[in-house]
Amino acid sequence: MIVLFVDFDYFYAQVEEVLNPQLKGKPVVVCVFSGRFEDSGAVATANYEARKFGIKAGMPIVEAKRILPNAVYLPMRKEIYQQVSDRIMSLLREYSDKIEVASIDEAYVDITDKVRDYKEAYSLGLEIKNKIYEREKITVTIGISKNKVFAKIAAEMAKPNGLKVIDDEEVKALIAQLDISEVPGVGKVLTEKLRNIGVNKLLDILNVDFNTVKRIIGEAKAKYLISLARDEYNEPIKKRVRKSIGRIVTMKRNTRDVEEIKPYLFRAIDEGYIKLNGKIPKTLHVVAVMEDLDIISRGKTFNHGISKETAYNESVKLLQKLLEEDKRRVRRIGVRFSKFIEASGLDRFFNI
Ligand code: DCP
Ligand code: CA
Ligand code: CA
Repeated sequence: MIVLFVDFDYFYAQVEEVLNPQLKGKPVVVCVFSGRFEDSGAVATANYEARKFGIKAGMPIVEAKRILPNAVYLPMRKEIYQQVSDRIMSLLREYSDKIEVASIDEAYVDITDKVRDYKEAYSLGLEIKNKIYEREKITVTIGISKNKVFAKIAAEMAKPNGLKVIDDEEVKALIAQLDISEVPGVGKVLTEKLRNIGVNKLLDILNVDFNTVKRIIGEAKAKYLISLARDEYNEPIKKRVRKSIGRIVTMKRNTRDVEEIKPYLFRAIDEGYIKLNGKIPKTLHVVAVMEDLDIISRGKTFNHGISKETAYNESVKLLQKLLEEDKRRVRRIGVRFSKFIEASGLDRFFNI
Protein backbone atom coordinates (compact mmCIF):
# COMPACT_ATOMS: atom_id res chain seq x y z
CA MET A 1 0.00 0.00 0.00
CA ILE A 2 1.12 3.58 -0.65
CA VAL A 3 -0.76 6.26 1.26
CA LEU A 4 -0.58 9.96 0.56
CA PHE A 5 -1.77 12.12 3.45
CA VAL A 6 -2.63 15.79 2.97
CA ASP A 7 -2.79 18.27 5.88
CA PHE A 8 -3.61 21.91 5.13
CA ASP A 9 -1.19 24.32 6.82
CA TYR A 10 -2.47 26.54 9.71
CA PHE A 11 -5.74 26.09 7.94
CA TYR A 12 -8.32 28.57 9.27
CA ALA A 13 -5.72 31.32 9.54
CA GLN A 14 -4.37 30.59 6.08
CA VAL A 15 -7.84 30.89 4.53
CA GLU A 16 -8.14 34.31 6.20
CA GLU A 17 -4.77 35.28 4.67
CA VAL A 18 -5.91 34.17 1.23
CA LEU A 19 -9.13 36.20 1.54
CA ASN A 20 -7.18 39.22 2.75
CA PRO A 21 -3.59 39.12 1.49
CA GLN A 22 -2.71 42.22 3.53
CA LEU A 23 -2.65 39.89 6.54
CA LYS A 24 0.37 38.02 5.13
CA GLY A 25 3.43 38.49 7.31
CA LYS A 26 1.42 39.68 10.30
CA PRO A 27 0.51 37.46 13.25
CA VAL A 28 -3.08 36.25 12.72
CA VAL A 29 -5.19 34.54 15.38
CA VAL A 30 -8.54 32.93 14.53
CA CYS A 31 -10.82 32.92 17.56
CA VAL A 32 -14.02 31.26 18.70
CA PHE A 33 -15.61 34.05 20.69
CA SER A 34 -18.10 32.50 23.09
CA GLY A 35 -19.85 35.82 23.74
CA ARG A 36 -20.14 35.45 27.50
CA PHE A 37 -17.89 38.41 28.20
CA GLU A 38 -15.51 40.57 26.18
CA ASP A 39 -12.92 38.27 24.59
CA SER A 40 -14.23 35.12 26.27
CA GLY A 41 -13.49 32.04 24.21
CA ALA A 42 -10.52 30.20 22.76
CA VAL A 43 -8.02 30.35 19.93
CA ALA A 44 -8.97 28.01 17.02
CA THR A 45 -5.63 28.38 15.31
CA ALA A 46 -2.92 30.92 14.53
CA ASN A 47 -0.50 31.45 11.68
CA TYR A 48 3.20 30.76 12.16
CA GLU A 49 4.02 34.43 12.84
CA ALA A 50 1.76 34.21 15.92
CA ARG A 51 2.87 30.70 16.88
CA LYS A 52 6.46 31.95 17.17
CA PHE A 53 5.33 33.77 20.28
CA GLY A 54 3.59 30.76 21.79
CA ILE A 55 0.02 31.37 20.60
CA LYS A 56 -1.70 28.06 20.00
CA ALA A 57 -5.04 26.34 19.48
CA GLY A 58 -7.14 25.99 22.60
CA MET A 59 -5.52 28.92 24.41
CA PRO A 60 -7.93 31.46 25.96
CA ILE A 61 -8.23 34.55 23.75
CA VAL A 62 -7.51 36.73 26.78
CA GLU A 63 -4.19 34.98 27.27
CA ALA A 64 -3.26 35.33 23.58
CA LYS A 65 -4.01 39.06 23.76
CA ARG A 66 -1.75 39.40 26.77
CA ILE A 67 1.12 37.84 24.81
CA LEU A 68 0.44 39.59 21.49
CA PRO A 69 -1.86 42.58 21.93
CA ASN A 70 -1.15 43.78 18.40
CA ALA A 71 -1.83 40.59 16.47
CA VAL A 72 -4.84 40.46 14.14
CA TYR A 73 -7.72 38.72 15.95
CA LEU A 74 -10.46 37.36 13.70
CA PRO A 75 -13.69 35.52 14.49
CA MET A 76 -13.85 31.99 13.11
CA ARG A 77 -15.80 31.71 9.82
CA LYS A 78 -16.24 27.97 9.71
CA GLU A 79 -18.64 27.89 6.73
CA ILE A 80 -16.08 29.62 4.54
CA TYR A 81 -13.25 27.29 5.62
CA GLN A 82 -15.56 24.34 4.98
CA GLN A 83 -16.20 25.54 1.44
CA VAL A 84 -12.48 25.86 0.74
CA SER A 85 -11.97 22.43 2.28
CA ASP A 86 -14.73 20.91 0.13
CA ARG A 87 -13.11 22.28 -3.02
CA ILE A 88 -9.66 20.92 -2.09
CA MET A 89 -11.18 17.53 -1.26
CA SER A 90 -12.92 17.43 -4.67
CA LEU A 91 -9.60 18.28 -6.28
CA LEU A 92 -7.98 15.34 -4.44
CA ARG A 93 -10.75 13.09 -5.76
CA GLU A 94 -9.48 13.88 -9.25
CA TYR A 95 -6.36 11.89 -8.31
CA SER A 96 -8.01 8.87 -6.68
CA ASP A 97 -11.50 7.90 -5.61
CA LYS A 98 -10.02 6.04 -2.66
CA ILE A 99 -9.97 9.00 -0.34
CA GLU A 100 -10.74 9.25 3.36
CA VAL A 101 -11.60 12.74 4.54
CA ALA A 102 -10.46 12.61 8.16
CA SER A 103 -11.28 16.20 9.16
CA ILE A 104 -11.80 19.66 7.70
CA ASP A 105 -8.10 19.88 6.88
CA GLU A 106 -6.95 16.27 6.49
CA ALA A 107 -7.38 13.52 3.95
CA TYR A 108 -5.78 10.15 3.23
CA VAL A 109 -5.50 9.13 -0.41
CA ASP A 110 -4.72 5.56 -1.45
CA ILE A 111 -2.35 5.92 -4.40
CA THR A 112 -1.22 2.28 -4.51
CA ASP A 113 -2.65 1.82 -8.00
CA LYS A 114 -1.47 5.20 -9.23
CA VAL A 115 2.30 4.95 -8.75
CA ARG A 116 4.96 2.28 -9.00
CA ASP A 117 7.29 3.43 -6.23
CA TYR A 118 8.04 6.20 -3.74
CA LYS A 119 9.87 8.22 -6.38
CA GLU A 120 6.70 8.45 -8.43
CA ALA A 121 4.68 9.00 -5.27
CA TYR A 122 6.88 11.97 -4.42
CA SER A 123 6.34 13.46 -7.89
CA LEU A 124 2.60 12.97 -7.54
CA GLY A 125 2.75 14.67 -4.13
CA LEU A 126 4.52 17.63 -5.71
CA GLU A 127 1.94 17.79 -8.48
CA ILE A 128 -0.92 17.77 -5.96
CA LYS A 129 0.73 20.47 -3.83
CA ASN A 130 1.17 22.66 -6.89
CA LYS A 131 -2.37 22.06 -8.10
CA ILE A 132 -3.88 22.99 -4.73
CA TYR A 133 -1.76 26.12 -4.58
CA GLU A 134 -2.62 27.07 -8.14
CA ARG A 135 -6.37 26.70 -7.57
CA GLU A 136 -6.76 27.90 -3.98
CA LYS A 137 -3.48 29.65 -3.04
CA ILE A 138 -3.39 27.33 0.00
CA THR A 139 -0.18 25.57 1.04
CA VAL A 140 -0.45 22.04 2.38
CA THR A 141 1.92 19.45 3.77
CA ILE A 142 1.98 15.98 2.28
CA GLY A 143 3.24 12.83 3.95
CA ILE A 144 3.71 9.57 2.07
CA SER A 145 4.31 6.11 3.50
CA LYS A 146 3.22 2.47 3.61
CA ASN A 147 0.19 3.15 5.83
CA LYS A 148 -2.03 5.95 7.13
CA VAL A 149 -0.22 6.39 10.43
CA PHE A 150 3.27 6.81 8.99
CA ALA A 151 1.93 9.04 6.21
CA LYS A 152 0.53 11.28 8.94
CA ILE A 153 3.78 11.16 10.91
CA ALA A 154 5.65 12.13 7.74
CA ALA A 155 3.40 15.19 7.37
CA GLU A 156 3.88 16.15 11.04
CA MET A 157 7.64 16.07 10.47
CA ALA A 158 7.49 18.12 7.27
CA LYS A 159 5.09 20.93 8.30
CA PRO A 160 4.57 23.59 7.05
CA ASN A 161 4.47 23.57 3.23
CA GLY A 162 6.35 20.27 3.21
CA LEU A 163 6.51 17.00 1.33
CA LYS A 164 8.08 13.92 2.87
CA VAL A 165 8.29 10.22 2.16
CA ILE A 166 8.92 7.73 4.95
CA ASP A 167 10.12 4.60 3.16
CA ASP A 168 10.03 1.09 4.62
CA GLU A 169 13.49 1.36 6.09
CA GLU A 170 12.70 4.62 7.82
CA VAL A 171 9.46 3.13 9.15
CA LYS A 172 11.53 0.43 10.85
CA ALA A 173 13.94 3.00 12.26
CA LEU A 174 11.06 5.16 13.51
CA ILE A 175 9.34 2.25 15.21
CA ALA A 176 12.53 1.75 17.20
CA GLN A 177 12.77 5.45 18.13
CA LEU A 178 9.29 6.94 18.40
CA ASP A 179 8.17 8.21 21.74
CA ILE A 180 4.68 6.98 22.57
CA SER A 181 3.39 10.58 22.69
CA GLU A 182 4.41 11.07 19.05
CA VAL A 183 2.11 8.34 17.80
CA PRO A 184 -1.04 9.72 16.10
CA GLY A 185 -4.09 9.03 18.24
CA VAL A 186 -2.11 9.05 21.48
CA GLY A 187 -3.00 12.22 23.35
CA LYS A 188 -2.04 13.52 26.79
CA VAL A 189 -4.34 11.21 28.74
CA LEU A 190 -3.30 8.06 26.92
CA THR A 191 0.39 9.00 27.12
CA GLU A 192 0.08 9.34 30.89
CA LYS A 193 -1.66 5.96 31.25
CA LEU A 194 0.94 4.24 29.10
CA ARG A 195 3.89 5.79 30.90
CA ASN A 196 2.38 4.48 34.15
CA ILE A 197 2.73 0.91 32.88
CA GLY A 198 6.25 1.50 31.63
CA VAL A 199 5.50 2.29 28.00
CA ASN A 200 7.58 5.31 27.03
CA LYS A 201 8.65 4.32 23.53
CA LEU A 202 6.24 2.77 21.03
CA LEU A 203 8.27 -0.43 21.07
CA ASP A 204 7.85 -0.80 24.85
CA ILE A 205 4.23 -1.81 24.23
CA LEU A 206 5.48 -5.24 23.08
CA ASN A 207 7.06 -5.89 26.47
CA VAL A 208 3.88 -5.43 28.47
CA ASP A 209 1.35 -8.22 28.94
CA PHE A 210 -1.52 -7.76 26.45
CA ASN A 211 -4.26 -8.06 29.06
CA THR A 212 -2.66 -5.35 31.14
CA VAL A 213 -2.49 -2.99 28.15
CA LYS A 214 -6.07 -3.86 27.26
CA ARG A 215 -7.29 -3.17 30.79
CA ILE A 216 -5.56 0.21 30.94
CA ILE A 217 -6.28 1.65 27.48
CA GLY A 218 -9.01 -0.55 26.00
CA GLU A 219 -8.82 -3.28 23.39
CA ALA A 220 -9.05 -1.10 20.26
CA LYS A 221 -6.16 1.19 21.22
CA ALA A 222 -4.12 -1.76 22.49
CA LYS A 223 -4.45 -3.61 19.20
CA TYR A 224 -3.74 -0.43 17.25
CA LEU A 225 -0.46 0.29 19.05
CA ILE A 226 0.70 -3.32 18.99
CA SER A 227 0.11 -3.62 15.25
CA LEU A 228 2.07 -0.41 14.74
CA ALA A 229 4.95 -1.59 16.90
CA ARG A 230 5.07 -4.89 14.98
CA ASP A 231 5.00 -3.00 11.68
CA GLU A 232 1.78 -4.80 10.81
CA TYR A 233 -0.61 -1.86 10.76
CA ASN A 234 -2.48 -1.74 7.46
CA GLU A 235 -5.90 -0.16 7.95
CA PRO A 236 -7.44 0.55 4.57
CA ILE A 237 -8.55 3.98 3.39
CA LYS A 238 -12.23 4.14 4.24
CA LYS A 239 -14.26 6.16 1.80
CA ARG A 240 -16.17 8.48 4.03
CA VAL A 241 -18.88 10.77 2.85
CA ARG A 242 -19.93 13.73 4.86
CA LYS A 243 -23.19 12.92 6.59
CA SER A 244 -24.67 16.37 6.42
CA ILE A 245 -24.22 19.61 4.56
CA GLY A 246 -25.57 22.91 5.74
CA ARG A 247 -25.58 26.65 5.41
CA ILE A 248 -26.42 29.22 8.04
CA VAL A 249 -26.55 33.00 7.70
CA THR A 250 -26.59 35.88 10.18
CA MET A 251 -29.54 38.28 10.03
CA LYS A 252 -29.33 42.06 10.27
CA ARG A 253 -31.14 41.96 13.60
CA ASN A 254 -32.65 39.42 15.97
CA THR A 255 -36.29 38.72 15.18
CA ARG A 256 -39.23 36.29 15.46
CA ASP A 257 -41.02 37.62 12.36
CA VAL A 258 -41.35 34.81 9.82
CA GLU A 259 -41.63 37.24 6.89
CA GLU A 260 -38.44 38.94 8.01
CA ILE A 261 -36.60 35.63 8.44
CA LYS A 262 -37.76 34.08 5.14
CA PRO A 263 -35.35 35.85 2.75
CA TYR A 264 -32.39 34.75 4.90
CA LEU A 265 -33.74 31.22 5.11
CA PHE A 266 -34.16 31.05 1.34
CA ARG A 267 -30.69 32.43 0.79
CA ALA A 268 -29.34 29.70 3.08
CA ILE A 269 -31.24 27.12 1.01
CA ASP A 270 -29.89 28.52 -2.28
CA GLU A 271 -26.33 28.47 -0.98
CA GLY A 272 -26.89 25.09 0.66
CA TYR A 273 -27.96 23.63 -2.67
CA ILE A 274 -24.76 24.89 -4.27
CA LYS A 275 -22.78 23.14 -1.53
CA LEU A 276 -24.73 19.93 -2.13
CA ASN A 277 -23.00 19.82 -5.49
CA GLY A 278 -25.56 17.44 -7.04
CA LYS A 279 -26.14 15.32 -3.93
CA ILE A 280 -29.83 14.85 -3.14
CA PRO A 281 -30.95 14.90 0.50
CA LYS A 282 -33.98 13.20 1.99
CA THR A 283 -33.78 15.02 5.32
CA LEU A 284 -34.07 18.74 5.89
CA HIS A 285 -33.47 20.59 9.16
CA VAL A 286 -34.05 24.24 9.82
CA VAL A 287 -31.32 25.38 12.20
CA ALA A 288 -31.63 28.53 14.30
CA VAL A 289 -29.04 30.23 16.46
CA MET A 290 -31.10 32.06 19.08
CA GLU A 291 -30.31 35.47 20.54
CA ASP A 292 -28.43 33.86 23.46
CA LEU A 293 -26.39 31.76 20.94
CA ASP A 294 -28.21 28.57 21.85
CA ILE A 295 -28.70 26.41 18.72
CA ILE A 296 -31.96 24.59 18.03
CA SER A 297 -33.40 22.82 15.00
CA ARG A 298 -36.52 21.19 13.61
CA GLY A 299 -36.37 18.61 10.84
CA LYS A 300 -38.32 16.36 8.54
CA THR A 301 -37.40 13.24 6.58
CA PHE A 302 -39.03 12.33 3.28
CA ASN A 303 -39.08 8.97 1.55
CA HIS A 304 -37.80 10.71 -1.59
CA GLY A 305 -35.24 13.34 -2.49
CA ILE A 306 -35.96 16.98 -1.60
CA SER A 307 -36.14 19.42 -4.50
CA LYS A 308 -35.31 23.06 -3.89
CA GLU A 309 -39.00 24.02 -4.18
CA THR A 310 -39.89 21.46 -1.52
CA ALA A 311 -37.07 22.80 0.64
CA TYR A 312 -38.46 26.36 0.39
CA ASN A 313 -41.98 25.24 1.36
CA GLU A 314 -41.06 22.78 4.09
CA SER A 315 -38.46 25.03 5.68
CA VAL A 316 -41.08 27.71 6.31
CA LYS A 317 -43.32 25.14 8.04
CA LEU A 318 -40.39 23.92 10.13
CA LEU A 319 -39.49 27.51 11.01
CA GLN A 320 -43.06 28.20 12.13
CA LYS A 321 -43.02 25.08 14.27
CA LEU A 322 -39.70 26.09 15.80
CA LEU A 323 -40.99 29.57 16.65
CA GLU A 324 -44.16 28.17 18.20
CA GLU A 325 -42.14 25.93 20.47
CA ASP A 326 -39.48 28.46 21.42
CA LYS A 327 -40.12 32.00 22.51
CA ARG A 328 -36.67 33.51 21.98
CA ARG A 329 -35.67 35.71 19.06
CA VAL A 330 -33.57 34.27 16.24
CA ARG A 331 -30.10 35.61 15.50
CA ARG A 332 -28.90 33.30 12.69
CA ILE A 333 -30.97 31.03 10.47
CA GLY A 334 -30.08 28.20 8.14
CA VAL A 335 -30.65 24.70 6.90
CA ARG A 336 -28.93 21.34 7.19
CA PHE A 337 -29.37 18.57 4.62
CA SER A 338 -28.68 14.89 5.30
CA LYS A 339 -29.59 11.29 4.37
CA PHE A 340 -28.31 11.58 0.85
CA ILE A 341 -29.69 9.39 -1.92
CA GLU A 342 -27.13 6.74 -2.82
CA ALA A 343 -28.46 5.90 -6.29
CA SER A 344 -26.76 7.30 -9.32
CA GLY A 345 -27.89 8.08 -12.85
CA LEU A 346 -31.59 8.28 -13.60
CA ASP A 347 -32.69 6.72 -10.33
CA ARG A 348 -31.64 9.87 -8.54
CA PHE A 349 -34.41 11.82 -10.22
CA PHE A 350 -37.14 9.36 -9.51
CA ASN A 351 -39.81 10.71 -7.19
CA ILE A 352 -38.34 14.17 -6.76
N1 DCP B 1 -8.91 23.68 15.35
C1 DCP B 1 -9.76 24.24 16.31
N2 DCP B 1 -9.50 24.06 17.65
C2 DCP B 1 -8.45 23.28 18.05
C3 DCP B 1 -7.59 22.69 17.08
C4 DCP B 1 -7.86 22.92 15.73
O1 DCP B 1 -10.72 24.92 15.96
N3 DCP B 1 -8.21 23.11 19.36
C5 DCP B 1 -9.20 23.93 13.93
C6 DCP B 1 -8.39 25.10 13.42
C7 DCP B 1 -7.36 24.51 12.52
C8 DCP B 1 -7.99 23.21 12.05
O2 DCP B 1 -8.87 22.81 13.10
O3 DCP B 1 -7.01 25.39 11.46
C9 DCP B 1 -6.97 22.12 11.80
O4 DCP B 1 -6.26 21.83 12.97
P1 DCP B 1 -4.71 21.41 12.98
O5 DCP B 1 -4.43 20.86 14.31
O6 DCP B 1 -4.39 20.60 11.80
O7 DCP B 1 -3.95 22.78 12.92
P2 DCP B 1 -3.64 23.80 11.77
O8 DCP B 1 -4.08 23.36 10.44
O9 DCP B 1 -4.21 25.11 12.23
O10 DCP B 1 -2.10 23.90 11.86
P3 DCP B 1 -0.95 23.00 11.26
O11 DCP B 1 -0.25 23.87 10.25
O12 DCP B 1 -0.09 22.68 12.43
O13 DCP B 1 -1.57 21.79 10.63
CA1 CA C 1 -4.71 18.66 10.92
CA1 CA D 1 -3.41 21.47 9.42
